[in-house]
Amino acid sequence: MKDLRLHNYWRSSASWRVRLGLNLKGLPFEYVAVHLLKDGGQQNSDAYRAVNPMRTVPTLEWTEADGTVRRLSQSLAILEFLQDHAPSPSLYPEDAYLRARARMLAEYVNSGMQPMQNLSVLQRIKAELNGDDKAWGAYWNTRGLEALEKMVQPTVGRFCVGDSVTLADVCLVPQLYGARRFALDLSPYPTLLRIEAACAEHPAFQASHPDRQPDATPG
Ligand SMILES: N[C@@H](CCC(=O)N[C@@H](CS)C(=O)NCC(=O)O)C(=O)O
Repeated sequence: MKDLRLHNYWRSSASWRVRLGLNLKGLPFEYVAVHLLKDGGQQNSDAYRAVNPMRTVPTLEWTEADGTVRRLSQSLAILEFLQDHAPSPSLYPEDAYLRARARMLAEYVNSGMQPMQNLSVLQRIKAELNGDDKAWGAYWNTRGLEALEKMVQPTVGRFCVGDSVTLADVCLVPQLYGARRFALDLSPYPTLLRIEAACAEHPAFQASHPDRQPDATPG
C-alpha cells in the first residue's frame, strides 16, 4: 500500500473523519481536492463518478506493490481498513462492549445525522420542495446532539469512550464543526464540548482541521 491519495473537501465532515484516521495513524497522503460547490459540484463530474459512483467524498485511493490501484469510499469502511493496516494507535476499544459503544456513537453521527443534512439532501429540500433547508439541517443536528450528550455519559472520560481517542470522537468532532454552520446553540451539550476541547489539543485533530486544508477558503 503506497502513494495514498485522499479525494476530499476541506469542509466535509466525512472527509475530516478520514483525514483524522490518516493523521492519527501517521500515514502520509496526497490531498486531492474535490470542490463540492464549484462547477455544479465536482463530485458530480464524470471524472469523479468514475472514482466514486455515489458522488460523495471521501474516497481513499492507493497503489499496491504490483501497481494495482485500489479505492475505498465510505469513511467508516476506510477507517476500519486503516485500523487493520496500522493497528496502533487503535481507534477501537479492546473491550467488546466499549467497542460497540464507540461504534454506536459513531453511527449516531454517520447514519443518524450527517445523511439528513448532506449537501445534496439540503439542495433538494430547497429546490424541489421549496423547504427551509437550514431549519431542516438544524433539526436533525439538534436531535442527534441531544442523543449524543445523553449517550456518552456512561463511558465518557477525557474522550467519548474513556481516555483514548476512538471512532466516536473521530465522528463527533467534525459533526460539531458542521453543526455550527447551522448556527445552533451548543451550550446544552457541555459534555460534547468538553470532549471537543480535549480533541482540539491533539496534534492529529489540529493537522486535519478543515481550516488548515489546502482548499480551505475564508468565510
Ligand atoms: N457515509 C458517507 C457520507 C459521505 C458524504 O455524504 N459526503 C458528503 C460530504 S460530508 C458529500 O460528499 N456530499 C456531496 C453531496 O451531497 O453532493 C461517508 O461516511 O463517507
